[in-house]
Parts: sequence; C-alpha cells; structure tokens
Amino acid sequence: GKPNLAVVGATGAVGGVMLSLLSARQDVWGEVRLIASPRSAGRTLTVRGRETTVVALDEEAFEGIDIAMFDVPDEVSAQWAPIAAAKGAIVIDNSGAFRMDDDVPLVVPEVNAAAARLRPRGIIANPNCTTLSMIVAIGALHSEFGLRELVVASYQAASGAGQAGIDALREQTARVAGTAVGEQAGDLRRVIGDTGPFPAPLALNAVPWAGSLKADGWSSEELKVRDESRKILGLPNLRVSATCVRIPVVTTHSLAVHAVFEREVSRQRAQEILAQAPGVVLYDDPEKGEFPTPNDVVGTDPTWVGRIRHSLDDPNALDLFLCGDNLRKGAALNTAQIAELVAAELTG
Ligand code: 2RA
Repeated sequence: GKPNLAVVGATGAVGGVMLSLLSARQDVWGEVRLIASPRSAGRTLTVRGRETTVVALDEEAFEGIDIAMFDVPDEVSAQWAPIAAAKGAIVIDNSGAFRMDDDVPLVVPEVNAAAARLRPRGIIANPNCTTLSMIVAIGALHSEFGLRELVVASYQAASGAGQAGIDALREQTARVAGTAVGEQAGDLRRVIGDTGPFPAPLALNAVPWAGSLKADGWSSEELKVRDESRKILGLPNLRVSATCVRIPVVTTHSLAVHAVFEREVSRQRAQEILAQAPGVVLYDDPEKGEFPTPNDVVGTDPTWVGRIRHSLDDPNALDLFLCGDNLRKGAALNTAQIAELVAAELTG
C-alpha cells in the first residue's frame, strides 16, 4: 500500500505551505498524520481536503509511519528525529541539526537526488532556505562549467524568521506608514521600538544579519551557505564568501551571485542552460525590464534567474541575480520532493 507520512511541525509557517503542497501535488500517501507540540495538539487542520486533528509529539505518534517530515527547531529535531527513525520512519529533517553530519545526506533532488538513498541513520537533511534559494540554478551551471568559487549577497525575506518574522515586518510597516520616518539617522529605532526577531528595525531598512554569531564575525547563515553548497555539490574545496542581509520582504529570498568556473563561460550558453534546467525559470531581458523580483516569485516552485552577465574582468565568471520562495522550494517543497523520492523507492 501507499506509505504513511507524518508532518512534524504542521502548525508553523513552513508547515502551512507543506499542507497546501500535499493537497495539490500527486497524492502518493496513505495516512498523512499531523504532529506538533503538545500545546498545538487537538487543533484541526485541512490537508488533502480532510479535516485532520493535530496529535502531540511523542513516541507513539510515529507508530506505523513510513516517512516523517520534520520542520521544527534544531533542538527538537536533534531529540526526536532519532526516535522517529528508531520507530522505523525515514526522517526528512528541515532543521540544521544533522545537515553537516557525514552519515546524513543533504539532498536537493534536482542536484544530487541519488544521495538520498544512502541514509545509514534513517535521516535525510534538507538544506537551509538561503542555500536552497540558489543551489538548483548554481548546480545546473556547475554541471556545465565546473564551479570553483561563489561570492554571494543574500536579500532575505522576513518569513525566514518564521511567523514571528512576518508579524514583526507587518507591525513595523504599519507603524511607519504615512510618516516621514526613515529620513533622519536613528528615527526608525525610535518609532519602531521592539524589533522582534531581528537585531534592528526591518521596515524601510536593510539588516546585514541573519542567524547567530559564529567565529570571527561570521553569521551562522553565511557559514550555512558555504558548508551546505560544498556538501550538496560535492566540492569540499569550493571557495564561498556569503554576506546575508535581511530586507523588508515578506516571503522570497533573493541572491546576487558572482560565480567563478573552471572553464570560460558565456552569457548565451548560461542562459541556454538555465532555460532548460529543471526547477529553474530564466527571466532575463533587462531591455524589457524583465528580471525576477521577490514579488513575482513568491508562491511559485522554481528558482527564477535573471541579470545574467559575463563578468567584465574574468572570462571564467558570471554575475547573476536569482529569487526563490524560501518557504516553498526553500523548505516545504524540497522536503516534499525528497519524501516523494523515498516513497517511490519504498513502493518500488
Ligand atoms: C532565515 N534561512 O532566513 C534562515 C532560516 N529559515 O532566517
């Protein structure tokens, strides 16, 4: 019969996208069980057109589950993913808890689908949304030209910080609407006060920080882009320098990318590759004002790529701009695609 699926963290921002994806994509599932923290248990959510009661996260919740998709904080995954795996479920974890473990594959179906089959701990990791917003397009270019270096700047949406991020941006935006705020140094801080999950006011601003502080002034977000890109592409010596910036966009991450390759590249060839790459939309005609903006991309599945240029000072380099919905391909969709890969494997 069809495999039984559990969605752990069904009540979060990503969980909501996950349920809509499961309701729209080909239904390969037997039971779809919704699991969340005890305080959310008892709520009913609709998935595949059926009212489904959320059950509390405990060991019994994984009884009879074949595949469990986790979208919960790192520490919850660290504790519960091994328990789910011990109960026989194959876990697809969207947290950072296991991504860099050697015995846990980090999978993007369009780039390294085969890696999902080697899962000694019964756990498959889903990359961070910032990496996922660019890696499908970068992987296509790597296959053709042989990637050597990435220099990226991210422009990240508030929903990367979850529902709290969305709420904070909307509250801040309402508070500054109709005012002259933003023209005097520090006036945003005075008017906005509490900045919520962000270290500085986000509305009408740009905040060069995402994640937590790591060594030598790097942010966890910037190290994730570097470490995850290397693991997904199988390039342990890939040179990566990322600067991750939060901007006042609700959902959809953007990245400006400078990519250096082994071989000489061309704008036309890069456009041809991206136009036919699975999971990528080429939207690149600046003469017509055609380039991806977050608001064109939000709610869609693909990575949208534009502003492709042959670098002026390096024949082996390209400059480009891309957008990806951080809650969809950045999290829920990639997890769903991996789950479908595993379901196909299980049902032979
Ligand atoms: C962020 N990528 O955007 C991180 C986690 N989703 O905050």
